[in-house]
Amino acid sequence: MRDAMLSTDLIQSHNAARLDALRDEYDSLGRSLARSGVRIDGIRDAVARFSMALPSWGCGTGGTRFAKFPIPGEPTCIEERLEDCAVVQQLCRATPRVSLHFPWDSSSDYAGLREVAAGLGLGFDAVNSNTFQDQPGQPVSYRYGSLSAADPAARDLAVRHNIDCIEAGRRLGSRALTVWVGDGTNFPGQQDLGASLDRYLESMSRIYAALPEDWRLLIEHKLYEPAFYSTVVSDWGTSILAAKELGPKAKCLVDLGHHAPSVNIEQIVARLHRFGKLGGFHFNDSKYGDDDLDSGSINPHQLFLVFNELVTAAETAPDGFDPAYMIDQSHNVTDPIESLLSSAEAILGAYAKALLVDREALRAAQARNDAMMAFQCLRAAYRRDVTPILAMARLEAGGAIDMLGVYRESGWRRRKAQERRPVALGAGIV
Ligand code: RM4
Ligand code: MN
Ligand code: MN
Repeated sequence: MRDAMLSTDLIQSHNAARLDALRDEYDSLGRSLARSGVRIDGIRDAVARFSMALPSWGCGTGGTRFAKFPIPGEPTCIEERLEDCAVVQQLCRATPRVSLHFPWDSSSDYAGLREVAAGLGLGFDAVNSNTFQDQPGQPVSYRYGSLSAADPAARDLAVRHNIDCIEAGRRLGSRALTVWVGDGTNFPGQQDLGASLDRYLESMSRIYAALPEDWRLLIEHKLYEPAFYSTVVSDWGTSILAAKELGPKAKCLVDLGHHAPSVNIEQIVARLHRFGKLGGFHFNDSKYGDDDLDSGSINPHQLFLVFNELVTAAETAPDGFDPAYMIDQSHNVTDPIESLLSSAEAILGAYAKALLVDREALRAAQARNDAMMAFQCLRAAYRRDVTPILAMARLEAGGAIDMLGVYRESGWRRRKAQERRPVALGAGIV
């Protein structure tokens, strides 16, 4: 399978030409950090331990409601999506797992798929169910809802699909099911707001009952879209109440684009953690709504503040802290591999900066109500350029110092354009 990826010689020769400059920048940053009592190698090692999953559906150019503009060489099936994920992982070394979405990634042989992935150096993260669109030949429609539908046959079908996802996930080695439903209404009065939530909870409890012992059920909320008047699981409040009602294996998943504009997401993170219900993340960025823009491209400071809470949470977690991290983006104008590389870098950068926060000084400033010095603790960390730390962590793990440079030079997409069949035009994500 090795030749399905990029040439290691190319990566190594690219790195060799950049090594001296990187060492110089890393050492200089190391001296500067040491003056603040921080060991740069410790930060580099923590960064090297951090990993996030790639969304299989993020390997294709995204579709909007209006159109999609495929690029030559984009993947057309799960095996090809895995190949592209392997390239991302080969270069950045922080994305060793893939999150599959069913039925988009359906296969008749999950054990075989697991082997293919392992051959590419990949494993599998949470599996995702899809009851937000109908499939060809489906006996009942999700037009008026799925897990919360008034029609019991639609609910049964949606529950069954989620249980099938768990079964596929078990064969793949996944340990979590993420459930996002688009259920909701477009008109006041269209549905009873209380009863639809009750139906959702009842369906979710049937899915919960089918979870293997060591699995988590991740509940993903979203404010609106496709429902524009009311959404059944619209916010973190609904999500945490549902998770509490369902039981300890149910946790909340925060997608950064799924909140009302200007909501304080880092505070939501802290709240969910406080009640032991922070289960996972979908990283992306947003300007207006669920825009699925590249992580850190619009509001990198928010990403840093979210990571600041995550680092605090990891320090205070009584029984370990292990949320499922995933990138969830839609790439409309870039090569998806490049966007995923750039986002992985932005996410790791936010994490590295959060690790640089002088937490002792921060707590002392908070205790004496010194707002300015507390803020400066965050600011000092945020101001740092941590790129040499990220590049050094990548290099030592066998990745590329200049990820986009290697990728462009490799001609991967051009090669794939010869081998892969063209993607059909149309709308939709995959
Ligand atoms: C949703 C949500 C889910 C993702 C789908 C494709 O808005 O973010 O996580 O599975 O999009
Ligand atoms: Mn999401
Ligand atoms: Mn979304």
